[in-house]
Amino acid sequence: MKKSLLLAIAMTAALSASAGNSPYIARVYDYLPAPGQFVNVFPAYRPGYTQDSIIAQLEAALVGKTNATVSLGSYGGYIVFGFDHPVLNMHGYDVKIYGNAIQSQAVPGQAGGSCEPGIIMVGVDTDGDGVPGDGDKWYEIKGDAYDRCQHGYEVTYYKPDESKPRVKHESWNFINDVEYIYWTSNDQVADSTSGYVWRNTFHSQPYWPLWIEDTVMTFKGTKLPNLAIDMSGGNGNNWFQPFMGEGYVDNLPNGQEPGFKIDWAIDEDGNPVDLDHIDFVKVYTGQLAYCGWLGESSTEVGGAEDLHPDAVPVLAGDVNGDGEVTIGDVSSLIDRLLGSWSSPFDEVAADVNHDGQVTIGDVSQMIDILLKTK
Ligand SMILES: [Ca+2]
Ligand SMILES: [Ca+2]
Ligand SMILES: [Ca+2]
Ligand SMILES: [Ca+2]
Repeated sequence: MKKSLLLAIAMTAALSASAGNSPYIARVYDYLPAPGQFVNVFPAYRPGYTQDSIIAQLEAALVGKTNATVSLGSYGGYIVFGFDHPVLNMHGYDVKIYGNAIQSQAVPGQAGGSCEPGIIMVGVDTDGDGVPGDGDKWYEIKGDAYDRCQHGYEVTYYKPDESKPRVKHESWNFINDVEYIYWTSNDQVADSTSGYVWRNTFHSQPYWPLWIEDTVMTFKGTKLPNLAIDMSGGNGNNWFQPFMGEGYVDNLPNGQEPGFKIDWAIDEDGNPVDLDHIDFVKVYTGQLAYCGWLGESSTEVGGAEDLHPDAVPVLAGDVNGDGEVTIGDVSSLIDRLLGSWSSPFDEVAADVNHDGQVTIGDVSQMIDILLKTK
């Protein structure tokens, strides 16, 4: 009696320890903001802080919640985080990343307001060491604006001499922004391949991350177009930042943001990749844009959420759910397409080619799977 009671208690403990993944960020692996007006503020820098103390502060703000404001600064600034489990690709919206975008009606018929889109990358722990590193594979999430982007973009920022007198921006009459952090780039589209992250009058702290000893920082990646509209007619004090489309961060108000699909991942050549899960997520500011008194366009990250934390892996092709893919699944799928199958049928497993529908295309892909596994 006593023995079986102990056994029951032990089993309950084991079950509760393994049940329930956290849907929210569990680890912050890396963070490097590009220069910007909120750098050294969100997260806050204090003398003596190192990269480790900044990461600890980020984890306190982001782990287990979605209401933080971590600024990535100007183009390229990034954060890398992960969950307490691999995020499975369920072929719908998989992960939602929170930001601080605001919607406005300033331009009739155009979605936007305060959109500062960041690019998403997803990582797989290829070398299995539990942390992101050189041995792992990374893929960009292809957003709606992909074809309007510059790929292979590169920008370099130069640490400023904080005591140097600054030149005011000539044309912005109502604001007193001054030249501050110089940058150069390999831009193929913009008028100029050099410019400044400007200093505005609202933020007087240094904009260069003070725990970083480097005096030059280079960021590479995909650059989104700058769509910001100066609604003040050149004075720089009223801006509209249009919505960039799906597949970005800090681009829609949190209540409207659906998240992204792992199915949108592409390789460096832009080809879709078929990932059954991801282990890491990286977000970086996708624009190099300066919007007068709003400052530089800087992606903010408030947290992230696995939209199906307790999902179990779906075996593609196992439409009858018996744990293996056999010719029986093919005939069930054909019966289903002919309208004569009524037994339990797994629609997700049946969409073998991940195009969002169950068609004859899935039958031929299933036959391919069967031939390969023979
Ligand atoms: Ca790794
Ligand atoms: Ca923002
Ligand atoms: Ca089966
Ligand atoms: Ca399909």
